[in-house]
Amino acid sequence: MSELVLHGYWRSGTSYRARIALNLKNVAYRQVGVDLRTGAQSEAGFTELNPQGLVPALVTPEGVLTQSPAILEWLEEAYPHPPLLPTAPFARGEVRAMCALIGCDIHPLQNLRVLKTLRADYGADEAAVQAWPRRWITAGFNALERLVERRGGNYAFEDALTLADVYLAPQIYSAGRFGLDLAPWPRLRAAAERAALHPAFVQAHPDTQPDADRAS
Ligand SMILES: N[C@@H](CCC(=O)N[C@@H](CS)C(=O)NCC(=O)O)C(=O)O
Repeated sequence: MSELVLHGYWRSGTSYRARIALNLKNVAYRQVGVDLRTGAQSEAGFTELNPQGLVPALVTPEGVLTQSPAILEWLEEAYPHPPLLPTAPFARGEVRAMCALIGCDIHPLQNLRVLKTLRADYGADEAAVQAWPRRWITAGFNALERLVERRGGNYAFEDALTLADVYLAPQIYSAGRFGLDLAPWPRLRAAAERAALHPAFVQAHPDTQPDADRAS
């Protein structure tokens, strides 16, 4: 298979998810930075890849895949080893539920376009704009902490890395960016800290990406 190209942004949580999974699957890929600060995601060069104007987009020999959950599920099916979902159907559902908690019920609410809209169209001041993502991350993490208490082990789900860890690491990173202290969620913090030691997670970290701008 020829090279995959991941169009993403170093600090984007959804791009971070895709990088972790590509690394875990040991799949070669090249990265192209889409600078969300300058609005490159809305320019024609990128919207041809993803008409939604959101990163990531993964260019494959079969075409372009958008939506990080679809990218992760495709990777799981196209590159089954190592597996990132358990074998038993119910356990797979449990992991997917953890992923959806983050991917559907936390991340979309803290997205750049949502925060920009709060500022521009709803008159929210900066304090309110910053409080908004913290409010939704807190609600999601409170629930996820209980799920991990029930089903976690060394990692978010039992004792092997799964897609739940692939979603959790970027969300923990975002929580830090929004100034949240992780003390109320010791199980999430422990699972994320353990996953962070894996080379696939180290190499996917925003700070080490080619387009990283640590001054910003
Ligand atoms: N559901 C999509 C969400 C993608 C998404 O929201 N990407 C963010 C970065 S994490 C983005 O491109 N934001 C640009 C913007 O809000 O203008 C996915 O999981 O891929």
